Amino acid sequence: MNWIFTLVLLFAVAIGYASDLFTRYLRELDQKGFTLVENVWGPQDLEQFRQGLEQAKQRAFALIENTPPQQRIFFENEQRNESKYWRDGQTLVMQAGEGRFDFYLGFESAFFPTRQVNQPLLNRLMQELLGGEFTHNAGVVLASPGGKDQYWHRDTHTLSNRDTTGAQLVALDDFYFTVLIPITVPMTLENGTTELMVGSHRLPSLQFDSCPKERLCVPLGAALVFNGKINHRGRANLSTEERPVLYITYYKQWYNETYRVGIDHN
Ligand SMILES: O=C(O)CCC(=O)C(=O)O
Repeated sequence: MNWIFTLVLLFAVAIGYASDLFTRYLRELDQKGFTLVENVWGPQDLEQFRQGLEQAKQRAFALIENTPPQQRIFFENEQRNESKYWRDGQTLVMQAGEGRFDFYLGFESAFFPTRQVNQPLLNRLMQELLGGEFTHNAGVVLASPGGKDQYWHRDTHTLSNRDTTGAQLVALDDFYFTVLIPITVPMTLENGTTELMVGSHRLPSLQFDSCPKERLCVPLGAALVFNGKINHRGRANLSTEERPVLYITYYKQWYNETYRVGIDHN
């Protein structure tokens, strides 16, 4: 009888722990704008992602080699940014700072062939955050060794015709979350793990000076989840290895993720 009691007790403790963690993720996402979710991917998932990465790299670098780059000029947080991109039909690769590529459109099926992300915790988290009627895209940010600090940016459009401070954006319900997933090497201070302005998902850029900055190390198997409104950047990769991260962006169905400011969509 004793062992049944012990089992029930252990089960209850595990459920309580999981529910405390879930509450912490939601609280951190609300207050700081980001959270670290550990133990979401197992060795099989990581192996599948690595195979996807090889496929995605082949396609992306073939596109870069065979297509002339186009210039991308855009304003965000009242700053002018200049970059480039390569496009072929529905496939789009962007330069995301010096030594950093974003395999942005047309790469999801390399990682999720059925277009389903079978991760119950992430699905539950997104359901809670976005309240249903959401969808996702997946791509890769590849930071080369020697790559430089990225420009600060939010992951969403500012949803204004002229103002680039994000004042209107931050007044809206949350509608977009990014999940960054290291797949070959953990994200470390040395290889440039993402830097985030704490609380900037609730602020226009005029108030960014008040935000502390934070960087989290993300082990393999974990995910860094953040609000797409948060101001952030990848840091320089000072290691000798490339640092790819798979990303999944979850957003409300009314949002047009295929549009990116500064890109000719015609
Ligand atoms: O490379 C990183 O750590 C973050 C990259 C990123 O935020 C982006 O390109 O949107």
